[in-house]
Amino acid sequence: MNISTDESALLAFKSRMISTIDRSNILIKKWSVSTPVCVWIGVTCGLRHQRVTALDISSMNLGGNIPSQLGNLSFLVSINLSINYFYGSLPRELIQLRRLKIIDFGFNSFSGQIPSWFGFLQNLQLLNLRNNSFTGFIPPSLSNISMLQDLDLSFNPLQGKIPEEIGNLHNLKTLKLQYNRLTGLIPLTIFNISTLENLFFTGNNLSGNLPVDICRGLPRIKVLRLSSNELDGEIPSNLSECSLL
Ligand SMILES: *[C@@H]1O[C@H](CO)[C@@H](O)[C@H](O)[C@H]1NC(C)=O
Ligand SMILES: *[C@@H]1O[C@H](CO)[C@@H](O)[C@H](O)[C@H]1NC(C)=O
Ligand SMILES: *[C@@H]1O[C@H](CO)[C@@H](O)[C@H](O)[C@H]1NC(C)=O
Ligand SMILES: *[C@@H]1O[C@H](CO)[C@@H](O)[C@H](O)[C@H]1NC(C)=O
Ligand SMILES: CC(=O)N[C@H]1CO[C@H](CO)[C@@H](O)[C@@H]1O
Repeated sequence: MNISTDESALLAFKSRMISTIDRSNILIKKWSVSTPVCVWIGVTCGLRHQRVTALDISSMNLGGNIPSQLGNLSFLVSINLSINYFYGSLPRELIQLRRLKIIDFGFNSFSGQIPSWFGFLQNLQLLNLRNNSFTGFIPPSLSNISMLQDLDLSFNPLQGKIPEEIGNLHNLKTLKLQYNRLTGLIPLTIFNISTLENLFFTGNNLSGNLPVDICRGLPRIKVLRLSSNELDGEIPSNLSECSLL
């Protein structure tokens, strides 16, 4: 595999892209074999290997679905497709992108289940799937991504319980699950992720009550959004101990 592999992967992607307004044809036209891949709009290559390391085509009014060939961009570290009209399910071949640290697929129309194979992308630090049409449950395998710092699954019709295993994510700073259809108790393990700064659960059907020692478990918590749920019990009286809140 070499840069030609990356080129054919991106050309396969381009061949499925639809521009929703004329202006964004700029990208589709400029992704052309007459110029080197590394200068294409939205593409960044690494200096050492001259392979594609980042793809950022966010906010370009593009639609289409993701071809399996995208899984051939084996040096990819960061992919940002956010704020577009991409749809369909995510191809399993993306599991090959073991160097990925950043996936931002927010504000698109992706559907299907959240793939459990995300659990194999061990270097992932940020996973943003907000504002899509993902259905089904949150896969417990997400807890395998031990480097994960930022997980945003908000604004999808996800259902079921928040997996207990999410509490194993010991580097998590931001967990956003607001405006889904989640039910059941908030796993107590989540209130023990000491790195957590932002916890957004607004607009679900979560029940149960809050641990009295919430501030001991979440010493760095800055933003805690729990409104529009079915929580009961008391507001912990020592909330003032969360000094950064
Ligand atoms: C990539 O590899 C193929 C097959 O080995 C070769 O034909 C091609 O010339 C290479 N391309 C570059 C840009 O190195
Ligand atoms: C992706 O692109 C959007 C729009 O340009 C930007 O707001 C967002 O921060 C980017 N995501 C990441 C993870 O950098
Ligand atoms: C790229 O990916 C596709 C589909 O996953 C595969 O058929 C193809 O052989 C791969 N390799 C290259 C070098 O393009
Ligand atoms: C998650 O990790 C466990 C234990 O390390 C492993 O057996 C399993 O295959 C992994 N699953 C996924 C989807 O990452
Ligand atoms: C449920 C939800 O928030 N949907 C929003 C997704 O993003 C689009 C574009 O910003 C909004 O129009 C939707 O309201």
